[in-house]
Amino acid sequence: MKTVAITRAISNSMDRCELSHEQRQPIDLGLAARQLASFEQILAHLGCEVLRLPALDEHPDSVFVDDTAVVLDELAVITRPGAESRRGEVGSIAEALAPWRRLVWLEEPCTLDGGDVLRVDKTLYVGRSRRTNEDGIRRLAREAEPLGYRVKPVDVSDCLHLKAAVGPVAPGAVLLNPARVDSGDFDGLVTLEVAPDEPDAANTLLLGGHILLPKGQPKTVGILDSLGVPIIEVDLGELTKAESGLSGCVLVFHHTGGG
Ligand code: CIR
Repeated sequence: MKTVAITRAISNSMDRCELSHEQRQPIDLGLAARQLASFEQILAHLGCEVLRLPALDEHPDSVFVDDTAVVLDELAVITRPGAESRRGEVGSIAEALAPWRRLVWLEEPCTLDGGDVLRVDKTLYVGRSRRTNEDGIRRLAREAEPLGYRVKPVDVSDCLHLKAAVGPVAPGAVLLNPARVDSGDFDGLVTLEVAPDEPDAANTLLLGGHILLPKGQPKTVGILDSLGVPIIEVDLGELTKAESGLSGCVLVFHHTGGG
């Protein structure tokens, strides 16, 4: 079985990205590109086959590929992103995913960003956010539930997406920020909390037996040590100026055949 990690080169118009909670700051595109390349090296080192798509310069936020699709084992849902400026990103993601998965497209009035979908085993936790509406959640459920997935809507506050509030840290365990999500929504899972002064630490990935955590969260690293899972701190600091997290920059999925 191979693990594929789709990324995308940074748009040269990233300075015009969408911002909801952050103040606009100049973005050093060279530094952002170097940080993305280091992240891709980490993904490769963890056994992923990294597939980097060419930049879409007319789409400032297109490096954040995770928002454009939800890749399940059986199919890929091509999203209709909540921000209008991002809707033109999905065509090229669909092309990239077509060799690997049957595609299903979300249509108006649905909106859904992949950053609002956290999969844990066969449960899809879906954030109700400014980007993801009830139609989008219902449509995802209509595709996923017959395949054996449970779709659980979760209220999110004070951040862009669900995965800015909660992320996986071990099989059956998540790390969350209790100011952004209610731990009661994650029934049956072990829940750990970020250090109160490290609000963005929960944007994790769990890959190849490692926790990938945004760099610069030392207290949360201390909290996670008890799990005994090796931690890799990832520096995507320049991309956080575009209000991203680490999980936003990659679409990871497994595949058993060709492709
Ligand atoms: C946006 O507002 O859409 C982008 N500036 C940031 C998207 C980040 N997405 C993610 O982490 N899944």
